[in-house]
Amino acid sequence: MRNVDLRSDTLTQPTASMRQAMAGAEVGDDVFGEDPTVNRLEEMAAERLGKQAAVFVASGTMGNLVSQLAHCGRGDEMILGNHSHTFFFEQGGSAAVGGIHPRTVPNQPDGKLALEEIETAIRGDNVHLPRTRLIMLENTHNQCSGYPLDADYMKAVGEIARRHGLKIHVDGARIFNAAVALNVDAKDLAAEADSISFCLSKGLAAPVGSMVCGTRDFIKEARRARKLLGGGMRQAGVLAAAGIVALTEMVDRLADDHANAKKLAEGLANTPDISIAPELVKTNIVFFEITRREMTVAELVNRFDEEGVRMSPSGPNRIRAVTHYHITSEDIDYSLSAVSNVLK
Ligand code: TLP
Repeated sequence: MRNVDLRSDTLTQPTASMRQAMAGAEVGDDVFGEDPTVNRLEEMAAERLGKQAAVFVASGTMGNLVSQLAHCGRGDEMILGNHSHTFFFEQGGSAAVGGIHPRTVPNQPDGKLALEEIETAIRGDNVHLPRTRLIMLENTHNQCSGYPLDADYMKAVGEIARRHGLKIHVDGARIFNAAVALNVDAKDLAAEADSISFCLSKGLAAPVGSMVCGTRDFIKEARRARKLLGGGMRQAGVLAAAGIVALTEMVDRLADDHANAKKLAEGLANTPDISIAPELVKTNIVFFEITRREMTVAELVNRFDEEGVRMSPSGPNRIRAVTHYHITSEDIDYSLSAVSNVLK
């Protein structure tokens, strides 16, 4: 029996060349700014996203939180999608730690926030109201089938933000999946963002870490917020070394993950009792619904597991499968027949 683990791209293990780079990494105390490998990774990340500077943080959650803390003060409001990772899965850290008020706008099936809904959500100058400071977007959008937001949409949101004096933060945990899927440079997707975070530890297969990129002044603030959260790291070059390999060797191959996800989505679309919109699958995340109700999603996922295929329950009828570095095209064939067997 195979073991096909589709629960998340966070499951990826560091590659042999990452382990080698980690073992030989030159290090120093990064809180003093003296870790040459961290400094090199930060320069590389800033350059890749077309920003002045970057800071290495422990996780995507920390990247979003330090960005929110750097952009907003207590009582300020940020506009974000009702299905966004920050709103759903980050423990309300912006409110808990930063006193930042979240204002949700519905995510469209393709992860966008409708422009008119963003505009309507922006507060006017009135003593009763919190002040809107920030618009948050997610690219690719995890809960919206991993859909990538394109540069035209970013421009349209950028225009609104500038008109109202607001900042934009992009949770770009999977921004390189978006860039590869849209066949554009990640810089083009980040151009309108005042800040963007991305993860090294998801599809890019590094063991730990995310980057936050923005202007030099913004990164100075983000660095302070990172220290506040206890995220100042010391000889972090051993981790940054894997991040450098992730950026140099692991980006282009994301196209394979996208092809595998597409194959999975199309196969599931031809499987009885499954409902899926394969046209939304442009990157590495596949959501599908079970239309037969005699088994709960939790029971079904357990049955898939017994067949050697692991997926994540994601709501009452919804299941998530994510392709990544360790998943082959044969694994997708195997997964499709396992799903069919269970549903038979
Ligand atoms: N997403 C993870 C976990 O939530 C389980 C996953 O498996 O998809 N932004 C986005 C869009 C994310 O998908 C994630 C992680 C994060 C931020 C947070 O990153 P970490 O887990 O590094 O804090």
